[in-house]
Amino acid sequence: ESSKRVLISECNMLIGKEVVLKGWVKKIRQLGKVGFLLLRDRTGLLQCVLEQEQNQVKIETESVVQVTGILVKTDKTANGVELQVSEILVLAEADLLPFEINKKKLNVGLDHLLNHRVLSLRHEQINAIFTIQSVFVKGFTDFLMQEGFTRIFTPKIVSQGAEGGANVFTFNYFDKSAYLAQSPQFYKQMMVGAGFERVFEIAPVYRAEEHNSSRHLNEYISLDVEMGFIENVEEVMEMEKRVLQYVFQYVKERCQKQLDVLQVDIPVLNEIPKMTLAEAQAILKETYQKDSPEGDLNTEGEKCIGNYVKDKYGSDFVFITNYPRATRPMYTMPNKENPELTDSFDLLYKGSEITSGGQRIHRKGELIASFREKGLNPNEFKAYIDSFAYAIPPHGGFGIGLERIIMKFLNLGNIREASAFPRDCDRLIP
Ligand code: ATP
Ligand code: AMO
Repeated sequence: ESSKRVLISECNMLIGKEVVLKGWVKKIRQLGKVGFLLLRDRTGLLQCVLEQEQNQVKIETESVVQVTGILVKTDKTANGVELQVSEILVLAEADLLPFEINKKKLNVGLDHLLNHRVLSLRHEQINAIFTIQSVFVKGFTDFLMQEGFTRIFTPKIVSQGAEGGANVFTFNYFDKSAYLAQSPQFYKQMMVGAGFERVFEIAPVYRAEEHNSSRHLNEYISLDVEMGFIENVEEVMEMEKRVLQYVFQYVKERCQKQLDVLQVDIPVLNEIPKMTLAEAQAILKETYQKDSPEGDLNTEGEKCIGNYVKDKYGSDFVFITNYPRATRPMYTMPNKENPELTDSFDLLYKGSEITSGGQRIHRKGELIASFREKGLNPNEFKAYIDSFAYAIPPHGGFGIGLERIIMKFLNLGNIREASAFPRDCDRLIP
């Protein structure tokens, strides 16, 4: 007799055996003298039948229990098995719950769910989001490593913002002032130059966004890719398309159960249409009578272009290319034919930006000139700029906001739903 814990997913292979199971009490109900306890562990649900002796103690739902008993065959449960309990131990008792977690459809506001995150994450539909996120990141990692990319880890305490703009968090670093990294941009380029050629990073980044929105967080996970020895920015877009194709298929093959729970259908990702920013703006003007801001698309413009490509090409995705220099960061490669433009792109998914990317300036002199043109002092970025003195090949890359893409992938209404513990302007706990 072993008291080793058995998982619920293993139970239908162990009919007739005495086993020990551990998990949470999803539900408990009395039917005359018999009690039915629905046990949940990370692998599924199991009905446990309590005869009279075990049926005396009152157990709150969501308590953690250990149950011992014999597994028997039944046609009354979905997995064809139930446990005849001989002993039940409460390992940790739950308090009275702040809301009912065991309804199929939760009718609870997002704030309340986030305030009680450990509890809300136990719900099947919420759990599914993070199970899928985990597999999504594994697919991303596997594909890139197959393609010769090295996974890197770079500092989040930095001396300069890499993306410009005002949205940096500043803090005291002993006797210096430091920033939380807005992106690993400089460091991923430096690692290409360090000889790795192809690198990726999956790590948190920080943006001091001043307003709450449904698609911005103050801390998010950035999926960053950078590749050397490219001929042009097209190769970078091709790599992003291929990694997304792979990841979508990877998740579809491994997470059908979770996708069903969320009622999400993942279509095959084919070609991704491309249009220049100028073309997109012309479409907005002609088809939607909308003016967009100089050199960018606003939220509404992204939505319209998303609808346009869905109607015209049946695609959820579209690459928008050739942003002007004025609206792209200082490291972006100018376009050869039209130096007012850049070899850069955004990727829109279901009408929302999920990626920025592009080719980078790889020669030191041009980089210094670009910093100056943006009104930035190259001396303040010396460590980054100096690394180009040792020769860095032509290169480019992209960054995907993980919560942003998961939100779109799973049709969630708010980016906070795609973060286990989101940080927004008001929220610092849990
Ligand atoms: P990034 O700024 O990193 O490129 P983004 O998705 O925020 O990512 P932007 O081009 O800055 O892209 O913004 C796109 C749209 O989102 C713009 O219309 C802008 O007004 C709006 N927006 C940007 N930042 C915020 C924010 N913090 N809160 C609300 N809306 C925002
Ligand atoms: P960018 O600043 O456009 O580019 O950011 C890349 C992607 O990150 C996501 N994102 C966010 N997600 C959640 N909350 C936020 N506040 C937020 N801000 C941005 C978006 C966006 O498309 N270094 C470049 C990338 C590159 O060129 O390699 C960069 O950081 O999905």
